[in-house]
Amino acid sequence: MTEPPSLHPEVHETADRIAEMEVRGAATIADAAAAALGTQAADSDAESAAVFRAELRAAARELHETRPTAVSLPNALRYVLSGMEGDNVEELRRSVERTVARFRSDLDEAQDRLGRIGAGRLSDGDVVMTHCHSTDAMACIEAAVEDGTELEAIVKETRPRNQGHITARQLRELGVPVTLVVDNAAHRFLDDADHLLVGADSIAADGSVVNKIGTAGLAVSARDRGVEVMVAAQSIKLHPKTLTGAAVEIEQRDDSEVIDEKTRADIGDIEVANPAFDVTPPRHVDAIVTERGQFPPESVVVLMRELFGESVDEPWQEP
Ligand code: RI2
Repeated sequence: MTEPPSLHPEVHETADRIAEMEVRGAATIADAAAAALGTQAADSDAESAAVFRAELRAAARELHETRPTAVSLPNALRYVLSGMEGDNVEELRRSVERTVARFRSDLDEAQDRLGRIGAGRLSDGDVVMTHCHSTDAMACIEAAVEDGTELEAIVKETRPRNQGHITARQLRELGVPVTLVVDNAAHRFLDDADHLLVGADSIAADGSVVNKIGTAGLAVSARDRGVEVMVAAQSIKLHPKTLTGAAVEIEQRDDSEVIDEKTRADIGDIEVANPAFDVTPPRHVDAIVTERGQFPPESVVVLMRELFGESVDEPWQEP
């Protein structure tokens, strides 16, 4: 019997941290997964090219299985594995290290570029409502603040995991005045907002935006009130499989994020549902801001075809 590929502990640790959401946010997950593949390659003691390749595929499979919705994760793994080339271990190792370094620096650069484009939509005195915590959305606010644009923010706490607290803290570090509100207050506070600014975990070929649960209803309310809906999403959030009709899988997380055991027992026999994401149809979105410019949601498919073609291969599967 052949031995299972030997994986670096950092691969297991990174996979656990992504699954537990200690590492979270679509771009950050992609970056961490690429870094883990880099470590696997750097420290591998594989004695043949075939074993090295099998290790990288196994590492990518473990990382891939952590969370299903953010397409940045499979996009990152595909990018790194498709850059793996060479006839011996040293050539393969160097190619993976090079590809990982390029991927990570492109990711940073894309976010900076996207931020500057998004900042162009924000004007002095604007009030921005946020949902969850998105590094792409934050990049737009950060670039605007750097330009001297005065903004205020209404930050939704974003149950069940309260990622709004991260957004609130980072906005205060930028000097942006913050009003923190419970999720149920969003409709009321949209009266005071000029923009709804959110990130994305995946964007489908028809321009639908998959993002933190609550985004869809919020976007409907925002459009109803004439508040602009802006989605900040690097092109790594484009979901190539949706070009061929696949649906984006919505992650269902543990009941314990919604209710603790004692309260649940006090209530009695109930079902608990905890979908982490929802789908906002393109008609409720004004613009998707990427590092390649801003797009009306219906035309994002053009960028998707340019970047991915029809390629939806999964190089982490065994050949
Ligand atoms: P960036 C997050 O998901 C949020 O839904 C956020 O909008 C999205 O990832 C994108 O984040 P989670 O990991 O890539 O908190 O813009 O479940 O940082």
